[in-house]
Amino acid sequence: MDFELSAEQKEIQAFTRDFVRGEIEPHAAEWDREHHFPREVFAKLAELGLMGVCLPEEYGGAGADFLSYMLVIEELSRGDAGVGVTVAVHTSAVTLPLLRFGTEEQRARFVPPLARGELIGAFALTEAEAGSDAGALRTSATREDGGWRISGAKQFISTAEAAGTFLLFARTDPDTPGARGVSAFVLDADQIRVTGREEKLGLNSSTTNSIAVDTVVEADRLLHEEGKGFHVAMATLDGGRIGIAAQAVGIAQAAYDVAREYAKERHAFGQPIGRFQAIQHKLADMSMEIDAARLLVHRAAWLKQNDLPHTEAGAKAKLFASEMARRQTGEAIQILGGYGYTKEFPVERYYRDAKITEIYEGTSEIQRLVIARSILGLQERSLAAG
Ligand code: COS
Repeated sequence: MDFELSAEQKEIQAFTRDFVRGEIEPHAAEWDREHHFPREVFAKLAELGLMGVCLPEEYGGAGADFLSYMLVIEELSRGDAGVGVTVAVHTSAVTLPLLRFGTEEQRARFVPPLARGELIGAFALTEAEAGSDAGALRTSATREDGGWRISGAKQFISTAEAAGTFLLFARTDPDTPGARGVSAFVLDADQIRVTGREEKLGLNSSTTNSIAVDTVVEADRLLHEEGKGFHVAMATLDGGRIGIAAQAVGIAQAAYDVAREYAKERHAFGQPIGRFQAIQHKLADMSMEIDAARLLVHRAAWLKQNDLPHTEAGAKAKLFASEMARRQTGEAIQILGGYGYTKEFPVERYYRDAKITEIYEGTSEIQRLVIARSILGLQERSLAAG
């Protein structure tokens, strides 16, 4: 057991933090206000190797471990959670599954441009009527001209309007309802039509799109085995959820940083409010819960990078960190009082941004279900079977 980060992990953390202080934090409020997707930042992150930090060097990545990547997501999200989620989806939900499930030819073709950050990735699973029940998806893939005709529509797709590569899930077997008839495909941006952009509560520097698809792709766009797409999706989300947990830790840390400084400076009744036990207890709880969430993230990341089972640990990290971030960003507003509710301080943005971490890549309810199945040994029992 070793709780110390390695020299390389500390270095990656420190230079990401420096980059965030210089290039992200000063603009985050404006990007939020203007709903600006900061394309320019992703080009800089690509130059630093942070669009493929945990990808092997031979595939264009920086060759660091998964925990280093979690440190990057935490630091990015501390500055701007929208930037954090764009990098998290790009890496966890697109680049890594292409590396893991692709043939050698698919890896060589699709992974390097993503790992180098020349293209951004989007993960297209969710549909209007298939959210938590992802196996109910209706986008179809039927055999045509030696390849596949893919038709349908997807909703709540992060970064679709800026993405170059899509990992998209479609039903290849119309006679098999639920998860078993689903396959995974790799599509290019010109095979996708972006049909809308959501207006959201927060995370305004990221884009969330609806898309439509009606295209014929070559047979070599099928990822992994036909009918095994749900495995790809679930295994992808097992890793992705650790990244969302790291994002939540980053948001909560940012809120805590502001609240602690405020408590030292703001005076009431003749002394700094940090001298009052009511405020001290809030800060103590924040600090403790952020620590606990971060430890859950690091444990899940360690399991993943050692190829050990991490479904349950990732779900626990995501569930605890996201609920903690929502709760503690609310407490940060409470410490700042009326100022916390205004745009003069960033804590109201952290509060709005934190909420989504309880929803995407599996709601808190789904995380509890995943944990319960794991601890009760019920993983194989399909919900659809009742
Ligand atoms: N890793 C690999 N395979 C997995 C898996 C995992 N973690 N979890 C399930 N599977 C496999 C199962 O083994 C099963 O395979 P077989 O058909 O070969 O037996 C298949 O996937 C279907 O699993 P299951 O029957 O458990 O599917 P359910 O329809 O009951 O759904 C939940 C399971 C609810 C857990 C799943 O639909 C889910 O995670 N939903 C949330 C989706 C989500 O997070 N959406 C966010 C999108 S990104 S913003």
